[in-house]
Amino acid sequence: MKRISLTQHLIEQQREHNSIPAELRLLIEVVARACKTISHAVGKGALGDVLGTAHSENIQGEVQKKLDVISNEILLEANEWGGHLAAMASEEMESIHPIPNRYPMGEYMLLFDPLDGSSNIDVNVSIGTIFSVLKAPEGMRTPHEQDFLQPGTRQVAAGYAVYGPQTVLVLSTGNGVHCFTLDREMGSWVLTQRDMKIPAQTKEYSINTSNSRHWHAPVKRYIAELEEGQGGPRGKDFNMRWVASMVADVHRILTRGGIFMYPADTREPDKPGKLRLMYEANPMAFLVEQAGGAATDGRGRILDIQPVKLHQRVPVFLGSKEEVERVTAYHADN
Ligand code: P6P
Repeated sequence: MKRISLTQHLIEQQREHNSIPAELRLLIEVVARACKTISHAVGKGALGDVLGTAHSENIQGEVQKKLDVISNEILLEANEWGGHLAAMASEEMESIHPIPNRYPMGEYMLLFDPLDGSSNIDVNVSIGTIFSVLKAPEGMRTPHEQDFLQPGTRQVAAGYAVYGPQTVLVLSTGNGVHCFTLDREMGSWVLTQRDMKIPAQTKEYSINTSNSRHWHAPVKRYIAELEEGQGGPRGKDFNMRWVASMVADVHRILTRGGIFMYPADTREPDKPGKLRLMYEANPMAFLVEQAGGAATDGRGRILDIQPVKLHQRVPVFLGSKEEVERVTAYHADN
């Protein structure tokens, strides 16, 4: 494949689809540059003062790792001055982060999980950054949390970076899903896969089976059938993968298919699963649907959910269309 930079790709997409105005292109390039900086910080590991905990907690009551805080700061500082944003929201911050008055306010709002998969940081397993882009409501002067509460169908762009054996950036602005690999010698993002597609069928599933005793009946039924393999109702054997970094599991699914699940369970009825809607489920659902897959909360399309709180959680079933449709149908039977 001819080596095309992220900038050239974005400009060509704008010419072809008129979907990436200059401010959105600036936003994407600034986020991509911030992901390079995060990749560099993550890559230092024990050689930099970046491992271990930050001795603080985030809004979710989770102990923050040093790299959670560092990554959050990198994204805030990279995006504040450009004039392309009205406000930001992050898994690591309780309330929204309006652009400081000393900078011009733009028409976009950026949401992110700055470093997803934190439990894997200290054991050198792939982690990543997830981001989602919404438009600010017309005429908005002072951003409030309410302005962020838009369904996932309103995203104008979404993507993630994976800090793994390669550092990759996967991105969609509504015209397919495209993958860039970081050329560490040049410090540039190079287009390495156009138009990623998720096969409708798969033999690979992804779920934390240590929670199986807590699952609701439709999930228990679905997983039991996969585990019965060739001799069971599915008539074929399946394989299981669970990285415990959503970005790594989703990247595998975008690359070779599969179904990823983080269901609600019986432990905390008022906590519908672990993953957050606004900056984990929605951006990943946008990408998965753009790649021909499906993404539901077990009942309906994740992208159709009307958010009520910035940090709300949602059950997630996403990936190969036929599998997501099957497990969703099992929920309807209940
Ligand atoms: P568990 C990482 O902490 C995360 O938010 C997702 O990236 C990942 O899929 C999930 O939680 C892992 O959860 O319960 O298996 O540790």
